[in-house]
This record gives sequence, C-alpha cells and structure tokens, in this order.
Amino acid sequence: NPNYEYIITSRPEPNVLLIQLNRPKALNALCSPLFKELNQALKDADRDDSVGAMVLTGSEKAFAAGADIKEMKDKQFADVYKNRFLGDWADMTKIGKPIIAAVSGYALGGGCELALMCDIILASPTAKFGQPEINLGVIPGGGGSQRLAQLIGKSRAMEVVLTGRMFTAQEADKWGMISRVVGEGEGQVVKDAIAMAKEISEKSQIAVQAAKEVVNEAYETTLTEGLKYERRIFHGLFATNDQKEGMAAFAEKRKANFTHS
Ligand code: CO8
Repeated sequence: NPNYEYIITSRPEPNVLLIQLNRPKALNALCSPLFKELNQALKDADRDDSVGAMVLTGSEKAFAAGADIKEMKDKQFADVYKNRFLGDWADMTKIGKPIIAAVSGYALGGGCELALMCDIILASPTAKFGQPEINLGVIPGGGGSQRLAQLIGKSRAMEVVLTGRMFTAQEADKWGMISRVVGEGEGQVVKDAIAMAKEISEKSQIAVQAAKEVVNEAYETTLTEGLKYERRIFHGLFATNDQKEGMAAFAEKRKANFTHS
C-alpha cells in the first residue's frame, strides 16, 4: 500500500505478506501513527483470502527500539488514561492468521512486547531484547511483564524488568522465549521467516487458524478446559472440505490441494 508512511508491505511469496517497520531514523520507535498503519495492514491481511501467513520485521539495526519516548514524555496521567494511550496495541492479538516476528538488532520495550505479541519469534544472532522502561521511570505497558513471566519464568523476568538490561538472542533462545536463532548473515532472519510463512501458507488456512487459536488458549485457561476446547475445535474441523482433502490425499499418496473451505 503506497499510502503507508511508517511501514512497507510486500508479497515475497504469493500467499505471504511481509510487513517491514520503516522509521529508520528513530530505530523504528513505535509512534502512534506507525501502530495505526501496522494494525490496518494486519487487519486487511487477516481478511484477505490470498494471505496465509504474515512476517513482521524491522531493519538490521532495529526491530523496534520501543514506544516513541519523545511522543510520550510530556503526557499527563489524565491524557494517557482518558485516551487509552497505546490501548490499540493489543488489537494485533486478535488477528486470526499467524504472524512471525523476524527480529534483528534492538527489540526493546514496546519493540520486545511487539515481538511477544507475534506467534513465532525468529531471531538473528545480532538481536538484542530488553525491557528498559525501568530506566525511564516507568514499567512495561504492552504486556511485557506478563508475557515474559509466562514465557521465561519469574526470576529471569524480574531480572530483565528490574534491571532493564538487554539480553541476547542466545539467552532468549535458551530461556524459551523465541523459536530459534537463525544463521548469521544480513537478511537471513527475514528469509527464514518468509520460508516458514510460505510453508504455513500451504496448509489449510482453517486448520492453521484453529491451531493458532487452541495454542493461544493454553495461555488463557486451565488444562482441563483447554483440552476440552482443543477437542471441540478438533471435532469441528471434520466439517471442513480441507479435512476430507487432507486425509484423502494421504490415503491416495498425493499432495493435498487445500481450498480453505
Ligand atoms: N523513542 C523515540 N526515539 C528513539 C527511541 C525511542 N524509543 N529509540 C531510539 N530513538 C531515536 C533516538 O532518539 C535517535 O534520534 P536522534 O538521531 O533524533 O537523536 C535515533 O533514534 C537513534 O538512536 P541513538 O542515537 O540512541 O542510537 P544508538 O545506536 O546510540 O542507541 C539504543 C540505540 C540503545 C536502542 C538507544 O536508542 C535507546 O536506548 N533507545 C531507547 C530504548 C528504550 O528505552 N525503549 C523503551 C521505550 S518505553 C516503551 O517502549 C514503553 C512501551 C509501553 C507500551 C504500552 C502499550 C499499551
């Protein structure tokens, strides 16, 4: 979409949308208009049948260096509370299709939280994560504390949130926060993320969305309820053409031709 100012969208594969944050002079600091554009692009892709999966990336130097500090610095409590400042950040967690974060360079504060709101995180060996809000006299506000504690455990989350120190891609990998660290080389993380998105986009879109939904449920509910939920959704997929096609293709030893119906 040529009308975007802060992001660049493209189709590196026919069924994959690539969104690149494009505010290089500010290390992709997440100003409000940037987030508006990002939400719009994600919502449009979620409705577009030709998109099976999305990749979100920044630059080599920065995935995103956080919320825009210059935009925030003079705000008063009354402004941020009344106007639900940055409340629309959570909109992207309602997207049904998978979003893969391809992280190089700084992913700090809101940038780290943005990656954590994606479904899969791939990191370049240069990635540097962190929640430095404590150094600004505030705390994470985009889910950082909650998602980090769930993903990496209390002691590590406390260390990261209380000291504000950055942590490496290798630490994030060891702690289970990301899917993996990719090989070295400029652009490698984006290439790997696109390849993964392409692979996902070749599955049944209905099954993919159902899978995303049930995995997310694991973070919201008890095991008993989650297992029940999974079983209901699993049963429901027997009402789709894609289940018939997928299983017939296996029995006939051919590749499935999913119609997303
Ligand atoms: N906001 C605004 N501008 C920024 C930001 C930012 N977060 N990060 C970098 N920039 C700007 C710099 O001001 C600088 O601009 P200029 O050239 O006009 O001076 C430009 O980007 C380049 O930055 P540096 O010169 O600092 O680059 P360095 O390579 O020296 O340093 C760092 C890179 C270490 C990443 C450094 O820029 C830095 O520490 N940035 C701030 C990181 C940070 O504190 N992030 C957390 C922000 S708070 C937050 O995200 C709260 C989220 C709340 C979410 C709430 C949801 C509901």
